[in-house]
Amino acid sequence: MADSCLFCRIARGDIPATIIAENARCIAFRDINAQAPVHALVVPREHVTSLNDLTDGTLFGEMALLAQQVARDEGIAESGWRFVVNTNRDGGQSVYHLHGHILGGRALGWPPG
Ligand code: DGP
Repeated sequence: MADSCLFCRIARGDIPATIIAENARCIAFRDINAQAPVHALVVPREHVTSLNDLTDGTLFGEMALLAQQVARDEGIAESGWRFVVNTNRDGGQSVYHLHGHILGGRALGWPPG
């Protein structure tokens, strides 16, 4: 899986991305199809297919802490932002490597479509 998975390849540096933050277990990079003035993805370095497959809760904690850092660095922590994990078909997941979307920089609608 890791050989062919897009986000594994980005995490390894095989495919370029605009990386804006990283820690030991995760990286954050700008989404190629931005839906808001700030739109980045937080991705674990290890392959986890979706949130359904997560077994290590500390990994999600590391993702959340990196998202928090990105929100601060991007200047949206106080105005507000969203951390979204699309999961499987009805959740709108298109890349099957766990990732959280950081969205902010404008007022975000609710409920989502
Ligand atoms: P999702 O639909 O939740 O699985 O989100 C996948 C996101 O990944 C989508 O917003 C677009 C983004 N994306 C897909 N391919 C690439 C890529 O090659 N580079 C970057 N930076 N983002 C990508």
